[in-house]
Amino acid sequence: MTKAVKPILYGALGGGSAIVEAVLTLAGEPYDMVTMEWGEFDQTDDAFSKINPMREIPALKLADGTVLTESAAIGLWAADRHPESGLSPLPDAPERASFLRWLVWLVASIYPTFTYGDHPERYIAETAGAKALRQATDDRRQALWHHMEASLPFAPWAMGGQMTLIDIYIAAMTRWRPRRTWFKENCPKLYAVAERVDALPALEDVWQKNFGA
Ligand SMILES: N[C@@H](CCC(=O)N[C@@H](CS)C(=O)NCC(=O)O)C(=O)O
Repeated sequence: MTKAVKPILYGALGGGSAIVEAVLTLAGEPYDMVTMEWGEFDQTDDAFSKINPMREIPALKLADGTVLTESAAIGLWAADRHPESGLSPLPDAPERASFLRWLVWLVASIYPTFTYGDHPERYIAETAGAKALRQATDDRRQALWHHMEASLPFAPWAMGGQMTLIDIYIAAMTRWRPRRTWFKENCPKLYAVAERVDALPALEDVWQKNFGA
């Protein structure tokens, strides 16, 4: 009997691949993982360039060779394959439209504040300007989180009664700048969702491996 080929997730500890690891785990989608070192894959790794020429993680190589980048695309792919996971409301569910709105908002509004803030020197060569861009993207991110805090039902999950991909993003992204203590003080509803996801036994290993807790 031939062994089924599993998708291969390319990632780095603590990065966006942690979101995908959590999603694939909850969906029950088996996968293999290639964990790369920060500073190697994103600057010099030619082998990874063949997987994702933009050298960004997460990237998921499917069994048929197709490469999926973009965490939200990967999350929706997994949710489509495992509708019973509830990670995405079904197309005719009342929460579906809002779910799509906020999922895209997370990756189109919040994630780019890291894209520009983590590597400001790519956009502004002068050191003072790069520092200012880092500060501005950090400030902007806090305003974006406040907007989300004020907009979602949080009853008890971000979108309501069902845990979805949005909750997984919140659990991972609240570990990034400005980090959990800030959320506890400034966005308690987001913080509560993050803690709720943290408490899922199925994800204990994923968070431990990626964030040390
Ligand atoms: N829109 C992408 C963003 C991915 C992204 O920014 N990944 C970061 C790590 S969390 C990365 O690979 N950074 C390396 C670099 O930009 O060189 C997604 O949602 O997957």
